[in-house]
Amino acid sequence: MSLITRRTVLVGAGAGLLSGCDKLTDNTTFRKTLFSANKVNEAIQRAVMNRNALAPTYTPEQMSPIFRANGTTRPAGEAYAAHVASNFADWRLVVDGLVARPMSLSLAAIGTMPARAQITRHDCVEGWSAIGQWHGTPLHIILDAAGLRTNAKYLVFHCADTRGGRRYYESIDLIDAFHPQTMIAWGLNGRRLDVAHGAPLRLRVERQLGYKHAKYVERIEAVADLSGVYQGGGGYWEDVAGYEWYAGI
Ligand SMILES: Nc1nc2c(c(=O)[nH]1)N[C@H]1C(S)=C(S)[C@@H](COP(=O)(O)O)O[C@H]1N2
Ligand SMILES: [Mo]
Repeated sequence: MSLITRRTVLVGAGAGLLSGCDKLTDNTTFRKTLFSANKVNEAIQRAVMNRNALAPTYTPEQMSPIFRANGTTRPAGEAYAAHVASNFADWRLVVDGLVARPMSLSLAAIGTMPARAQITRHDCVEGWSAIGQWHGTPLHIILDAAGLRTNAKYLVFHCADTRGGRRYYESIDLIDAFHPQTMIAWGLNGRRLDVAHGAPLRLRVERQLGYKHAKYVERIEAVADLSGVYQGGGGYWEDVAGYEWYAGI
């Protein structure tokens, strides 16, 4: 069963095009090919795959010597620059929306929570991958502390960066939110997360493609539906370019 993955179909449909070029997503034919494969596969995947299954993990020897950074690599503006200058001492992760106990967590508070580490492969829709070790706080621990209300169905991750005037954001459902490998990461390869990779906090949602892994997360909002959130697509790239909301791999 595990052979029938999105990746199998994706590679079958687009292998010749996946050359790692940044501009591939500008190519409409490429994206149409990719996403029609994704659509078929999403149906297969929903039918046969266990969404709670773990993403593959790797050994330290398999880690990529260089982990590429992509998308925003440094949010613009004075506010973020001030956070960098103070080493994120005043950064807060707000958890609100449909929760019993809204929270505003400092990095120090997050640092007292149980942590995990995992070596996983990041797969970008543009055709590159990198294996790295992520350190972070399992998202379910933060959600349990906040106490999700029974009508909460999705989590929205609001980011500190904008692209072309639109805020970057992403969203996931509760299956991925409570998946044991889903975490709010604050470390990569044994170091504090650097600015290029999303400092100080970013989402890791290991069963999905790279664009779902929101960097520079400053707010997690629990909602009942996504239609009223930004443009309603559930994510920046979903709104802007029609990327699939569920980007399972
Ligand atoms: N806030 C924010 N998160 C983001 C992006 C972005 O531009 N802004 N780009 C996404 C994409 S397309 C990818 S592939 C990964 C890249 O993560 P990396 O820079 O750590 O490699 O971040 C994702 N998360
Ligand atoms: Mo990506």
